[in-house]
Amino acid sequence: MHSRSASLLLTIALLVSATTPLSVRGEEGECSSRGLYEGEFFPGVGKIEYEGAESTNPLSFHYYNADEVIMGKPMKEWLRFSVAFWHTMRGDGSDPFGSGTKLWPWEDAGLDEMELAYRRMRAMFEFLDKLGVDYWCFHDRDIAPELGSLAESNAALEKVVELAEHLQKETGKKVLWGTAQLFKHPRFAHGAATSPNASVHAYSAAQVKAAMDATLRLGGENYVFWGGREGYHTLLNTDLKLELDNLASFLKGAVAYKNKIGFKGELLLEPKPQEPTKHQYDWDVATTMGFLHQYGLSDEFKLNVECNHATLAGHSCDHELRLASAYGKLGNIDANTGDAQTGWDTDQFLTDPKETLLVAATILKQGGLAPGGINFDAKLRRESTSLIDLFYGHISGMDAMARGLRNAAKMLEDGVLPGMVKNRYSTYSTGVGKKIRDGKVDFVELEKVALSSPDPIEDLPSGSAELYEIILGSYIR
Ligand SMILES: *[C@@H]1O[C@H](CO)[C@@H](O)[C@H](O)[C@H]1NC(C)=O
Ligand SMILES: [Mn+2]
Repeated sequence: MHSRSASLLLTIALLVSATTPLSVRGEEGECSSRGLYEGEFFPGVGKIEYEGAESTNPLSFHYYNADEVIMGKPMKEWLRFSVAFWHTMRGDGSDPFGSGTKLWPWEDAGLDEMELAYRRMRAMFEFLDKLGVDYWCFHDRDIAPELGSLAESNAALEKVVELAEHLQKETGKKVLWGTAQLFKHPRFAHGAATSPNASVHAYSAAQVKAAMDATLRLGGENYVFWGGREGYHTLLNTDLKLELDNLASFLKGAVAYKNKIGFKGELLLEPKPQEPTKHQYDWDVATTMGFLHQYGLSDEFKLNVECNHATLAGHSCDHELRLASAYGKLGNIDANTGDAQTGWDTDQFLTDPKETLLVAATILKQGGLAPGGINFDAKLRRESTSLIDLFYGHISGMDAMARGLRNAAKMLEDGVLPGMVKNRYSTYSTGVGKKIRDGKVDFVELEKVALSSPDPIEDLPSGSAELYEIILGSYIR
């Protein structure tokens, strides 16, 4: 039997066994009954519990123990996990070469678009509850359908947000961030804010305005801009300067609207070098910082760094996180990874213990990510077609980050590796080095120092990268 029919049988078996009715608490009019389902979407899965590293149960946490205190804070506060609605609820397994493979119980071709949207939202909250994750992230067009006109789409979004608000009140779950999907519809083929057609720029602004309203209403702690189509395929037809000016104008409009409606969350830009465009304007952390600085926007935005985008830009995730953090701009992490043998953004769950150690070290060193967090912008492989794989995927990602956090805390608390780095720069603590740091020395004085000292080559210490690797490796537990 091939896997698709096996998965179909499993899905049917799960559906048949779904007999426990979902209770309808807190009657608040019509909205509380939207999308009601005849049972659980994930029957047979209970709350995922911490069982420790020795457990052989794959539906348990081996490292993530939400309330365990690490370096003064519970793990859940350091990590602030979030599930991404688009991948987890809407990811159907399609890729550029093939159609969807997944048959999730909340998808039902017989239902109308709104009823489907409500059901997906209920499935999301059941998933969050069972997984023990407090936050979720959304795109406007993934939680609610695009209808015949902008006004109808806005009204649909409001109705779905009303249900989400109701479910949040029932469960205590929260929005980490919201965003607008300005890349899927053909109207955004030439860009959204950077479209050569001003009507598209206006449409994009209207969509962001509604998505910011929705994020505010749901108490979202951040709002993200990912400019998937804000770039070009050929410079021959592109006025690069005008497009950058228009992008800045758009972002200034978003800042003004944020202030107008009293949204207190952070605004975040999410760098990515390319895909779907050949060149995306917010290429990487350094490019995005330069853009923000150029347009006087650096006080208004922080960054959402995605690990898979970092590697597409030719950097390590560690590099992008460290640079963003060094600028005081690391606002959120999209925890995922690519594949060294696949050239595109595969959005896999990040499970490498060395990488999560490095990611966690930056989080610990900057004292946390709040109001940002760690969003699982990660999806199942196309051939992972069992419902339970959604749990395996998120558990693997949460556990890997928790393991990284434990290991990074041990590494920082021991102080061996940080001490070696500190020592490497010790000449800047006294004498001329201190003066350099304090900006109290000019080239004339530096020349005097150089002329009167031995040539540094006589006593230049080794970088000992290999020793650092051994020490880092000793913390991967
Ligand atoms: C711009 O878009 C509007 C709205 O779709 C359309 O009516 C107009 O013809 C377009 N203009 C150009 C120059 O592309
Ligand atoms: Mn990605």
